[in-house]
Amino acid sequence: MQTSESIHPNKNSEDTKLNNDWSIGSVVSVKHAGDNRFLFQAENATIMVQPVNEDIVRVKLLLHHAEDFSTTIAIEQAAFQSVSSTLEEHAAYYQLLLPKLSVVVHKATANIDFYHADGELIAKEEGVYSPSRGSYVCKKHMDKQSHIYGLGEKTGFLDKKGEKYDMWNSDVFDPHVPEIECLYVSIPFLIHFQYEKPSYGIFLDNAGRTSFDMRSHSDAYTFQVNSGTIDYYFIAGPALQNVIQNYSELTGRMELPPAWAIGYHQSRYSYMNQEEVLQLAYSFKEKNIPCDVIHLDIHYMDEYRVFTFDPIRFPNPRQMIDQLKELGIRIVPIVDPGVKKDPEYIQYQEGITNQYFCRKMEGEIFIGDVWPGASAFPDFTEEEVRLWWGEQHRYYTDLGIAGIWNDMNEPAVFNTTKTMDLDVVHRNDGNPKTHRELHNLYGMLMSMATQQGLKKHLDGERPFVLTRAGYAGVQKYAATWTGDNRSFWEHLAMSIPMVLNLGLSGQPFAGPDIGGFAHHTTPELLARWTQAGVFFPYCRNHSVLDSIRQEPWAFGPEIEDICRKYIRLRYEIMPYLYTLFYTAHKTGLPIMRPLILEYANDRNVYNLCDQFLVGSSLLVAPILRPSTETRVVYLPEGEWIDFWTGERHAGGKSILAHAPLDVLPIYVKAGAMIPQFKEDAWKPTLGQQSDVTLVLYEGPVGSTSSNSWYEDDAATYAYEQGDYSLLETVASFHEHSIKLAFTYHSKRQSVVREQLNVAIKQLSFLPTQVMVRDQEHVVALEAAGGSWSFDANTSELNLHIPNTFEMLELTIMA
Ligand code: MIG
Repeated sequence: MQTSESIHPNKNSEDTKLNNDWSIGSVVSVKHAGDNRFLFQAENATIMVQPVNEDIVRVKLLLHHAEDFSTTIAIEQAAFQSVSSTLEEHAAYYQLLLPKLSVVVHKATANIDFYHADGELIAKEEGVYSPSRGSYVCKKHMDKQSHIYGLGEKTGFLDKKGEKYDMWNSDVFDPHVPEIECLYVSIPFLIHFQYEKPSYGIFLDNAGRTSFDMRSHSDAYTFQVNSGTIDYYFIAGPALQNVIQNYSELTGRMELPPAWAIGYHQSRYSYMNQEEVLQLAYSFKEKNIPCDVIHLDIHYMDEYRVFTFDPIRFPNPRQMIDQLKELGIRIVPIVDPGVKKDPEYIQYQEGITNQYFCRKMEGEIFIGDVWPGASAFPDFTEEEVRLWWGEQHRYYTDLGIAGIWNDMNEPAVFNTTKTMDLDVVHRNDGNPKTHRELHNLYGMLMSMATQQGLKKHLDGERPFVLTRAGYAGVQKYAATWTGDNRSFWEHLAMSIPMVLNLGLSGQPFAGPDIGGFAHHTTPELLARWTQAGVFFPYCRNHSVLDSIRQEPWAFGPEIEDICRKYIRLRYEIMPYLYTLFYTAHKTGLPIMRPLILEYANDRNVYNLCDQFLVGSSLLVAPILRPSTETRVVYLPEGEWIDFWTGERHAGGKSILAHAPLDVLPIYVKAGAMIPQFKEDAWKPTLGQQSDVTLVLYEGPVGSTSSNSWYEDDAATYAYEQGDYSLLETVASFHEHSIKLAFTYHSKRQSVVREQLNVAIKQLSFLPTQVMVRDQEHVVALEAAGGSWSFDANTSELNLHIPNTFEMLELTIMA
């Protein structure tokens, strides 16, 4: 007998095909709505074009002509400014003229092209269509001259052309393999670099599953949404730096971290008890290896209940933390989102009573299995829940803890989908949406809650949050580590492009587990990984349960010496690193940079990612294979100085570097000035008046270079009130003389350094006089209260300059 089910319309193939033919249709009218929104009404949908500021234009596909203009929480609403605009109608297209850009909307196809105001084409669209019900694709032109960067945390090489990725925060067992399409962090931000043409970015603001395909079409890339709608921001360059700066204005920039957060971190899954932790800390001190942080993994908790300590393993956390404090070492405990389902546990009780946990539309609470067993998950999309979660952190801050490690916050759940049920409905501050639509936001919102809570309790002290999951804008709240890599040489190599692209995607503060997390490291791998790792913005050694130990001394004195040498080197250049953190905070530019960012016209560097820059002055070329003592290093244009030997190399070519196990090839750009700590303390510390020397590397005759040095207390928010020093130094190099012009753009009032130390290594001439000009008068440095000395053996010149000026000119003469 035929039932009505047997004639269900889905059984009719003609009917299901319909959707594949969906397109926007042609534009029939345009309406200028409030807030500078231009609504281009097409046959099957409306496209909203909204200038955000002079460099950014938002495009949103409004389906069913529904006028939902909302953004995700990732967008900084302050980025929206008023922009003057004129709309012109032509026979075949509309043209929206903005101060720096123009947007062309074709009437027949509704395709949108972006031009520079002077008429140069920047981005050409090839269509918006729907491949299947509920998903929409936008296709844009690329060609032979195109290279694709960004896209957040992905495996593979630097250039993403030829790849295809999904954005869906995932905890996977074998994550760092070339074919993996999604990892823990999703940043749907693509940078299209075009040789000799302007670069631009596309930020697709959709927190559900999205896909970026740079593979399937030879002359186009596509981005696709699988829930919600296409809502993207076209971000103009023209240089890569401009794209990144503009993107970071849209999604926010990192705060300055406390000094200790950019020191060396030691972790293990898990340091099992109080004695082990203290022993570890004393070992660092005894062995003269600086360390700022020890992480506590899940075993510190009482049956994995967050906001508890295990009473047997850690009977007296306060005492332990106080003892560590005397050493200057901090604790960062792990906090996962799952709250143990336990009616006698306060956080579970409060979450239930106040309806803080994620639930289905029908009212049932989503319970998932994680470490504590059955657990509930706070709905971080609600501000009230974030406040509550933040409040719970008083438990940690009362113990003297200022840093938290967020793990499993994709969220990871031990079930077949590996995450929360997609039909959970997040309350989302009055704009309810399913987990399917908001999945990628969960982890970031947890870190946001954590950071804001810590800030509240820390009374002006800067917190530190480390997160595994994140979305665009995560940089505002937390640093990220790249999750469960393995002790493979391949993963050491892969960590470079991964962290470089995170940096290009707005997240400057990132790094891998040094030594590798899973599997077993080897002495040689630990040495090479530590050498490279100390130059990553985030620097933590971490390893899994039951793996071979990988603390810096785990393999005897030779490897220990190498680890010590490089961890100490990180601390020596801390003033330089910190200046780069300041740059990232101010501009969004990454700390660790691919060469393409600085040498965009050099065809050799488009996919170069086995070496990298730290800022623009240091080039680091790690050894990435076992039993290898030489490697090719590409030096871009300019002159480069071997950090260890002082040997000078002309750039624009490759050289062969000799690198026995204790040598990491490092090159300094000639003309650079690297502020460094010059003292032997176990752990020189930012903000504490440690002795800093500005080390200048002489540039080629006729060249000029500009460098800066940023300094503040590295502990509080006093910098926001202007309590910081920013010194700019312009150096010009001549035959037998060097001129240095110092300018303080801001000078700390609270603490005053009495003198400025400058060192010039391997000066090319014999100095006879050093003159200073303070406003009108030119006098010898000695007469101005300073001094200088020259070591004829090393050719090093040392200058001590009274630090009483705002502006000063100094000349070193033969
Ligand atoms: O693997 O908390 O990525 O760093 O040590 C299970 C235990 C859960 C995953 C993290 C890892 C951490 C581990 N966690």
